[in-house]
Amino acid sequence: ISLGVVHSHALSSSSPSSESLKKTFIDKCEAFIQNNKSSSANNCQKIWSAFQQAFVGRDPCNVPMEAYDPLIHTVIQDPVCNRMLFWSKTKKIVHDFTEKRDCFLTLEDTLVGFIMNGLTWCGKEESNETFTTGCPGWTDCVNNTVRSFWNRASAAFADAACGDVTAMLNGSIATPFSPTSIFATIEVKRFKAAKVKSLSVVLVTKENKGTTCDDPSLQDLQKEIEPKLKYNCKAVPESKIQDCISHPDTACGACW
Ligand code: N1C
Repeated sequence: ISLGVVHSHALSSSSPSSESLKKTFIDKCEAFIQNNKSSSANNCQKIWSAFQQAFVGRDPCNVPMEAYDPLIHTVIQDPVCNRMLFWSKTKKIVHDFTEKRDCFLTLEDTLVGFIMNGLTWCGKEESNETFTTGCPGWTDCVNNTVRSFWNRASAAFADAACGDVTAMLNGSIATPFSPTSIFATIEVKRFKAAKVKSLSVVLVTKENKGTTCDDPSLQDLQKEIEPKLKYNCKAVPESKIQDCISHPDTACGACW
């Protein structure tokens, strides 16, 4: 069966700050399309234009997520039901996992997520330039160029969710369902019972220590989703996921 999307993590994801953002963007865009034939209807130059208009000439602390609407509307992306993987505070293990197998797809396996993953960018008032250094950090201001992009791209990814969705959360931290995360503030709110059948939480723990599925923050998560949407949670030791990463032939269903 064709998934329609091929993992492209192996491709270059370097972000030389001296090189122009445009070149990095177009190169990654074209590399993704090469590896994912289902996205061949996309035009990287057009996507770049839609992208840069979101922030060029603007105060980098005053870019609302809506600024990226034209970008999101320009990209042609097939939804992939039952295989969408959301995450919060588990970026490394999630991508080590998805890199090895095709059963789950994260936002970084879609065209815009792949292009922007690991990059920093911003504009400046009264300037036509794009910058890759000296940009505000994630928490320096709410509406910063980069954060608003991830908010908007995450919203689109969650809007496309269908069937059974999975979320990998971090059981080694005090609040696995962090109320300030993109997962909590954007994604969960957009799961619609008309399209999404169930939400399965995989709580990644350090050897049965730390938080359990009874954690109050996970109770909050359960309360937040629409009642018609089925919810389940399973605590899975990190070592079990690591085993699955080192043995890519293990069936995905056997990983947790
Ligand atoms: O705030 P988070 O986690 O809950 O965001 C994760 C959530 C995922 O489900 C993704 O769909 O939101 C999406 N997402 C990304 O795909 C992504 N790629 C890289 C959100 N943030 C993303 N980043 C970077 O990770 C981003 O630049 C910021 O620094 C972190 C946020 O991750 P988090 O707090 O662990």
